[in-house]
Amino acid sequence: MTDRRLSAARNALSTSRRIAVFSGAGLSAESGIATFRGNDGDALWSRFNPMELASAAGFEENPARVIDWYNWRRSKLANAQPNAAHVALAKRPRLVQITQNVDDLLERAGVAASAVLHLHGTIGKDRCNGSCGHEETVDLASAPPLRPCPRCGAYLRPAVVWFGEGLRQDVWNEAQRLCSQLDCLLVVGTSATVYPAAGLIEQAEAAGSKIISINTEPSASFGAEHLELVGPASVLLPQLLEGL
Ligand code: BV8
Repeated sequence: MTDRRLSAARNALSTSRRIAVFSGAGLSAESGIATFRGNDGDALWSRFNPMELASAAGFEENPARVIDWYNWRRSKLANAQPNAAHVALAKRPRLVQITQNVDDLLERAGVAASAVLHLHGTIGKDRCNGSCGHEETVDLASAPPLRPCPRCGAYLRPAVVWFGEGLRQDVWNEAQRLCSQLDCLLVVGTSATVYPAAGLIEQAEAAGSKIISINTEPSASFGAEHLELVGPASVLLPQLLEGL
């Protein structure tokens, strides 16, 4: 990582007042949580079919297979720890957290649950697949198998957003409101390929926000104001945020 780029990014941050973080699976990768895409063989979508395991149709077709897969991911998360990137973010409570991640590692690092916008829901809860609105927390280390909703009898499913499902309107509206009035958006560990979430970057840039990205891979250009830092989040985030 060249110091010149890092100091330019630190300077951009130091002159910004309204700062948000838009994060993806790369933020949790160094905690041992598999990412979805990318060239390491561990990526989830290179091993599993997202339409079978992360879509309403896949759940309809084989609900037990979906629950077993999420419970396998839950067991991995139960044994994971926040990494230095999560900790660096938790030390700066004025940074707003907008995450695509369904894990709770930001909260475990000390970020207030109320300060994290989970655009794609949370794997630590199950909700009714019907319309009764029942929701319950699950124990990540021993999540139960496929079971009926205690209120209406429909199946319970992870409280995450699957492909083809809409994001929670209140969460999405708040994320858009925030990204329309930022001085700087920190884009950490995301391939920025899943919409409408990835559209927040363009929204922030169009509203005049500086964009700083942290990724182990070179990413797409996010406009003229984009400062790109290439390297692992657990190394670059603490360096970038030091003194902030
Ligand atoms: C919807 C389930 C409509 C949760 C996931 C345009 C507009 C709207 C929709 C679409 C559109 N175009 C296409 C769509 C459809 C679709 C979509 O975007 N498809 C893509 C693939 C083309 N979008 C949807 O279906 C969305 N729904 O629009 O519905 C609607 C509206 C109203 C009413 C009804 C319907 C729903 C999208 C949510 C899908 N859910 N998963 C779960 O189980 O986790 S997808 C999955 O991708 C996760 O949610 C994840 O959060 C998300 C984004 O992935 P990333 O976080 O970026 O992870 P990835 O692995 O891709 O990248 C990791 C990056 O980190 C890499 O760049 C890597 O280089 C980097 N990295 C790795 N290690 C490190 C690192 N960086 C730093 N440090 C490291 N150590």
